Amino acid sequence: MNGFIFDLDGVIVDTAKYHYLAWKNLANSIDIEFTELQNEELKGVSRVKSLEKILAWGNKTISETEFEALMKKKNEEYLNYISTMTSSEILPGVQAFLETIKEANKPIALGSASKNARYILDRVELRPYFDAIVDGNDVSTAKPNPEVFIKAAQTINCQAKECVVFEDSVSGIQAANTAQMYAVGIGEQHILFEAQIVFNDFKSMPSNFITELIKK
Ligand code: B16
Ligand code: MG
Repeated sequence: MNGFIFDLDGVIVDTAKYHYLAWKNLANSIDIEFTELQNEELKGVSRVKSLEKILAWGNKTISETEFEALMKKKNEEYLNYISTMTSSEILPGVQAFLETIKEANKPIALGSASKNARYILDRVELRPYFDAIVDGNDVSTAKPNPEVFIKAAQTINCQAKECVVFEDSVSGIQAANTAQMYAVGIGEQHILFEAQIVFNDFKSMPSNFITELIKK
C-alpha cells in the first residue's frame, strides 16, 4: 500500500464518548431520549446529519434558526470536553503504528467527518505525522459517500487502489469500499463485517500484518 488514510474519532482517539455526552445533554434538553446504542449510529455521521437523526428519533420538527442554535450549543459543549484532551487519550498502538509508516516513508492522511479534526490532532500532538488533512470542512458530502477518502488520496498523490483506510464506523467502511480502497475496520467484527479485515485496536494487529500491508 502506498497511502495510509486514517479516520479520527474512534480510530486515533476515543472522542465518541464526548460526542455522546454532548448529544445526550442536547437531546434531553429538548425532551428527547438518547441512548448509547443510538450514539453508535452517529459514528462517522456529520454534525448536521446527526442532529437530523436525533430530531427524527424524537419525532420533532424545529425551525432552521432553532436547528442552527442547537448545532452551535452541541459543538460548544463538545469543544469544552475536548479542550482538556492530551496525548494520553491516543488509542492503544496508534502512535507506534504511525511511526512504523513514517519509517517506511509512506504518506499519511486524515479522512475525518469532523470539523474539529485539526484542533484534536493538535491537542494530542499528532499533527506532525500527517502529510494531508481532509476533514468535515473540506467536503460537501458525508460518509458513506467516499468524497473525504478520494480527496485524501488525491492530496497525497496516491491511486485509490493503493490506499488503505482505517475506520471504526459502518458508514466509513462503506465509503472506503466504494472508493475501492482496502478497508481495515477498527472495532468489532460483527459490526464492521463489510471491512476486508477487522482488529479491536492497533495493538492487536500482528506485526507481520503491518509489514505485509506496507509491502502490498
Ligand atoms: P464534529 P470521524 C465524526 O468523526 C464522528 O465519528 C461523528 O460522531 C461526528 O458527528 C462527526 O465526526 C462530526 O464531528 O461535530 O466534530 O464536526 O469518525 O469521521 O473522524
Ligand atoms: Mg470514526
